[in-house]
Amino acid sequence: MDAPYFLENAADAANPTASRTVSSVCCYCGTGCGVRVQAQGNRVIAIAGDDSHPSNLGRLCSKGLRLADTVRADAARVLRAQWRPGRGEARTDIALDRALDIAADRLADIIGRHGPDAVGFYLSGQLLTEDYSVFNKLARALVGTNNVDTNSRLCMSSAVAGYKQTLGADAPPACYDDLELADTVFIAGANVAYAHPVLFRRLEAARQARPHMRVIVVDPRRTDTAAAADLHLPILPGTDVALFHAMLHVMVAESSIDRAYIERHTEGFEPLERRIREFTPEAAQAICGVPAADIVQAARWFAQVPATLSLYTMGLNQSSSGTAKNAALIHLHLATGKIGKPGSGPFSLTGQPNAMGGREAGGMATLLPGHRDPGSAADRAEVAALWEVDGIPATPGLPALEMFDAVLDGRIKALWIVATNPAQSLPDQARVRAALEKAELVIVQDAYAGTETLAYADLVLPAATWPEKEGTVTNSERRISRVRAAIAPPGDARPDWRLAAGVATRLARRIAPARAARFDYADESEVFAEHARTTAGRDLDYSALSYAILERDGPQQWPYRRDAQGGVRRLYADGRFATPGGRARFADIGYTPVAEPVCADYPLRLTTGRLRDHWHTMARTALSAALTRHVEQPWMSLHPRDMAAAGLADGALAKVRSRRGQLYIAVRADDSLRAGQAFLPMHWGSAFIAGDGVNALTNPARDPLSRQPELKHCAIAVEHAALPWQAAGWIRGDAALLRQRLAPWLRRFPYAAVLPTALGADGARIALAAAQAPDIDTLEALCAELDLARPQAAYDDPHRGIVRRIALAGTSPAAFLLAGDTRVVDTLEAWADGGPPPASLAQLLMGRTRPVARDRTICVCHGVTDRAIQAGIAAGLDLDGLRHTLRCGTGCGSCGPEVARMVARAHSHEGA
Ligand SMILES: Nc1nc2c(c(=O)[nH]1)N[C@H]1C(S)=C(S)[C@@H](COP(=O)(O)OP(=O)(O)OC[C@H]3O[C@@H](n4cnc5c(=O)[nH]c(N)nc54)[C@H](O)[C@@H]3O)O[C@H]1N2
Ligand SMILES: Nc1nc2c(c(=O)[nH]1)N[C@H]1C(S)=C(S)[C@@H](COP(=O)(O)OP(=O)(O)OC[C@H]3O[C@@H](n4cnc5c(=O)[nH]c(N)nc54)[C@H](O)[C@@H]3O)O[C@H]1N2
Ligand code: SF4
Ligand SMILES: [Mo]
Repeated sequence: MDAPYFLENAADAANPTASRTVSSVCCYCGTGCGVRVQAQGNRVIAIAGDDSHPSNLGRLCSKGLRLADTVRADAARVLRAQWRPGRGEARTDIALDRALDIAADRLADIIGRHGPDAVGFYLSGQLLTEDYSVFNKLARALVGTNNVDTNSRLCMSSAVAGYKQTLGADAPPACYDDLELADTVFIAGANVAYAHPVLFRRLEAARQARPHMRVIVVDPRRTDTAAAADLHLPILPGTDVALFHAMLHVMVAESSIDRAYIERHTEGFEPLERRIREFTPEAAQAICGVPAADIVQAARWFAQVPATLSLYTMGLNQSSSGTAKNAALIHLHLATGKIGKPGSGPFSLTGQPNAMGGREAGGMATLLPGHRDPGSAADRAEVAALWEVDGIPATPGLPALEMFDAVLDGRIKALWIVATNPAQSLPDQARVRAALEKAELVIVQDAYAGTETLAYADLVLPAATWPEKEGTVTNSERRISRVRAAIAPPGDARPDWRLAAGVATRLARRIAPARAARFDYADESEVFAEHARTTAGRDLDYSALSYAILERDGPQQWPYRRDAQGGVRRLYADGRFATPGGRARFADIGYTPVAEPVCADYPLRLTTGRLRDHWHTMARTALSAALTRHVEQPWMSLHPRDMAAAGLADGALAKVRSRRGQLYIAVRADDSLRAGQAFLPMHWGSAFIAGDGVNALTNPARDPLSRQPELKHCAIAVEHAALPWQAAGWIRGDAALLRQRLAPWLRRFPYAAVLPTALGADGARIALAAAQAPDIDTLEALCAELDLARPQAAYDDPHRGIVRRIALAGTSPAAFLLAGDTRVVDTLEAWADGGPPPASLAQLLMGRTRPVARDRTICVCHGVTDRAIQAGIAAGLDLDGLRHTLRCGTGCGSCGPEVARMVARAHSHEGA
């Protein structure tokens, strides 16, 4: 890159009036889009895509574009350290120094009484590489435990294990440019349109430019990604290995494998070739539930073109056979020699923005810095030497779920949780929450208030977050970018690595005085330099890289070797792999079904995943009114046939049970699922709905190698919820603050949901349901909470549990509650959302006005609703016409696939 990458220096952050623009990276997904952050004083005033960043070339998706909405310096954040000396006591704010002292004292005490392995660190793929480095050194070199793992265990660990098993190292071999060079793109278990939208934009553009390009999608659901494909294989959850084996079977039978490549560059093909003989397309059809002819077609499109790129994510990884699924897909590339070549390769998309950096820095129990192995004495000795300590402990560290198990059986006494929200995101919440209750000391280091996990913290450490932090991240294509601070952190919040180093220096004084200096970094660049040295001579070698080079030349891919000119785009171009002998390995693996098959008691298959505009446990995305418009209420999707069988109407409340827990949620008819399947967005946790959230249901069964849990499949039962008393309310105001105010109601009703919902103005919606009407005092308290004690219009019958009230601000609602009779909720919401006001409030509250349906926002950039799009289609507009007239899909493009699907669906109904 010729032009200097850095626009203006953030050093003038002290000058409150100067506006400045800083180049950084979006803090959401592993696409790693470059962003320009414009700030003034301590406010972020604009966000734009960075067109000089090679990964996104200026594009951003709906989430990236709305980042400014999530920058807060008020009660929506964790601003101060907090401490509660005893369980049952309330936490109080304390000075940060005191909090760091308490952390060091309490950890030293626990280490003294129970040894170093009584401490566990649970970190996150959202930390910066510098954060991981310091935490990793703190855990392994100072505390002396390998109990340091991350939420990447729920995310990428099967990809890591799959790469290592076959290619010898944890390194995605392809790059984003391959999207533009592939003839076939094979997408398995990834909803790229939702989860990596900017890559999907690149794919859409590539298909326009190369009409012969074919896209195959393997996903049990007809997602927007699948709907856009040339071939969709709607396989039964968990059956991918059988499908990939059958594709290899076809390739062998049709001689479309590359025998010369296999001969020269791989080992272990013979046993696998024998094994896949039984995986005929017909046999796979019986297992996977997709037609044999489609399997043959997929195998041909994969093998019989010059270049094939595979993209895969959680549909493969989050499985009790996740490693095998990864390996079986990589086999297809090795057998056809489609790896290390332009447009070809098995490309695992990373979920979190810096899951890659965590893997590089050894921020997982099963890894050491520089892709080293904690099981190897030589690797441990190398790391000890680099860190200038006597040694790294040999006792293996515990992966995420095992760490929580160890708390339950008393081996671990202290948990330090950083930038992750396990009381929402780990499977089998009953167990997770029991562990958090049982631990002697829970330290939670977080940036946003009100997360599920904060409720369990004894000690809270206030973290700085994007865009207050400096450091580096590595994206899916091995590209390292600088994350830069545009504003100063609010309150006492500090960058994560500084909090770690602060405790480390204090802890060292207590348990190992000689090691204190080793955490005395002046700034992030020193941490990076120390980390980069650990990669020297390793497969990922970027020991030659520095902040100065990143400043001068912009983001760089690894390996980035001293002797080379810049980074390496594509790995294994010479057919030499990272195994001892240089040959890639076929793994002789069989097909293993899901851990928890459906049965008479639990007849439905539940899968979980992402929505387009929300991020995980929504700590950040729930702060943006625009992002909460696409999906405004928590729901579970069911096939219409299963809804009918359970006697559930669209929108009805259902009780969902698995062997581990239960949940009340509204159900939505969705024919993108097969009969017998259910889908729950992973986002709904107990900060937003009553109960323990979606992961009350999910199965902690895990892959034997990667230890990744099967979040994509468990068996459930669904029945009608017998909760006839229902209420719906809304109040205008700052949703983050209102959420905190309304949160206690989530624990007072069997069904409750509190979600940010903009109706005309920002606000929060509350929905409640119970078996019986609550008493009058409860109803009054609810009204008071919604500022409805003295409403402009009311039509109450509290003895029957009925309260209907509206407060006005000018001519539109400022708040309303419909309790015991929610018939007119859509009409009221449509009015609040800018629709026509009712002729008479009293008539409206009595349900005597004509019902108006609520619109759903599809395009958040231009506020285009489903109704407007349907009307456009009815008026004869095609996709281009809609874009032109309504502008939907012309902003970030995130809604493009959905609009296309609506058009296609309308046409197929016409044809029918
Ligand atoms: N909008 C948004 N984007 C995100 C995130 C977010 O929270 N929100 N999170 C980021 C993170 S950390 C991650 S890990 C990624 C995840 O990105 P993805 O993995 O693409 O997203 P998911 O929705 O979890 O799951 C993908 C698909 O797997 C399918 N699936 C379920 N079971 C199976 C199976 O057995 N086989 C196959 N082939 N498919 C199956 C599901 O139907 C689902 O459509 O997204 C990243 N990007
Ligand atoms: N059922 C089901 N469960 C799943 C999944 C699924 O598909 N289905 N997917 C799994 C996957 S792939 C993932 S990656 C996980 C994600 O699960 P989590 O990691 O638990 O989810 P997040 O909401 O991203 O949590 C990030 C936390 O970090 C805080 N935070 C933000 N920025 C900073 C910072 O700079 N410093 C600090 N210290 N804190 C910060 C946020 O406030 C938030 O509490 O969920 C997993 N759980
Ligand atoms: S695709 Fe969207 S969420 Fe992912 S990094 Fe780019 S802008 Fe951020
Ligand atoms: Mo993830």
